[in-house]
Amino acid sequence: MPSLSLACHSAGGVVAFAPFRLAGGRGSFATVKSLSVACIVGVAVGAAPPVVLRAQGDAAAPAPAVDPSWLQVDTVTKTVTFQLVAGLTGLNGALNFNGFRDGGLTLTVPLGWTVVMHFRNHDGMLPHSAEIIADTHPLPTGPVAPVFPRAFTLRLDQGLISEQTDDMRFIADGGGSYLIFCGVPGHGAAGMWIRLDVSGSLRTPSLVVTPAGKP
Ligand SMILES: [Cu+2]
Repeated sequence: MPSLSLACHSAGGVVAFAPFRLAGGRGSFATVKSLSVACIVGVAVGAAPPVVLRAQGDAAAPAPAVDPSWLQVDTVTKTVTFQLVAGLTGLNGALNFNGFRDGGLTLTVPLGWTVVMHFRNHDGMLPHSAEIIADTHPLPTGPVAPVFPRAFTLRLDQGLISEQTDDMRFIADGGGSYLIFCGVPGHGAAGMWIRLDVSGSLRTPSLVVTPAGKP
């Protein structure tokens, strides 16, 4: 069952990340990103090979459901943490985030909150990445400038390989509708995107299933 697998690996990833983050602090962009590389190596070396439980095609994929553990909310620091999993299921040839494609899942965040996305590529076959982009049509065919500083994962273009992780952390300081988009050429346009809404009127983050379709 994918959600059990997610919880297990996520917990391991967080533990492995902590020492790097504490030691490195929040320096320049370059420093943060290079530390992330170190984290990935550490996780890859230290973690046991993942057990991939995945449906083989759309027909066999389980019905999409929101796992409450994907979202953690800290109302004191106004920080929302989201477990963003590329290729969680076999849906759309694994071109999905958390088992959703074409905007079928929407993360809503209050304006001004800090957003942390723990990205992990669960796909055993393809590399993936993620960035926050404008809600545009037609969809980009590859990486574009993110709408918030640092709102992208390492190797946007090439993607991160199976079970690699990276964190993106940014302040949602502009209200509106955005896409959480895979930057690997062709993936986003093929449906590998979900939604991020930044709302000036809501006080609590939420993660809900939304109608899938073109932006
Ligand atoms: Cu992708």
